[in-house]
Amino acid sequence: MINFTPRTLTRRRAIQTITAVCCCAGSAAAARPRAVDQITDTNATAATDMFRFEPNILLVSPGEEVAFLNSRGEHTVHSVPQLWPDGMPPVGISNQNEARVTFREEGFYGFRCRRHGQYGMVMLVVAGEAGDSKKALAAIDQMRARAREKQAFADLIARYESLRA
Ligand SMILES: [Cu+2]
Repeated sequence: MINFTPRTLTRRRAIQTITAVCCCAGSAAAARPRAVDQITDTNATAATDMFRFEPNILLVSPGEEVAFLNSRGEHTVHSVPQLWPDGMPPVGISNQNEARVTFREEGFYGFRCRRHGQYGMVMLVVAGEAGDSKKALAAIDQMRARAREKQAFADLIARYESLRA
């Protein structure tokens, strides 16, 4: 005869609870992922706001999937090699209403629009503990890009630091 001690029961209950949590997490993951839109705003007063990602900074959990919307016409979503975790394949999205990217590795993920990156149309995804912001800023400094684009990335790193503080 099996003797259920209180300890065993507690453990069984704990396992059931964990299973329930896993089920909830599963259905949440199956729900619509968070989205990043690409905007052309001809009413924008600042030149840098005319073409933009919205939001332009997103904090995600490692393994989270994000939907990129409206990579149409002149807008694209391209990964920035200097601001990209090792081992993650590059991303290039164009002419798609929606494309999804899964952020498996922790770290900083820089994106730019090929057409408007030079005007500051860039965005930053940070997965988990990103690591060293100073290193990221040094990498941005090495980018072969216009000053406005570099500044836009540096501003996003600063925003990330203030969000984390
Ligand atoms: Cu664009």
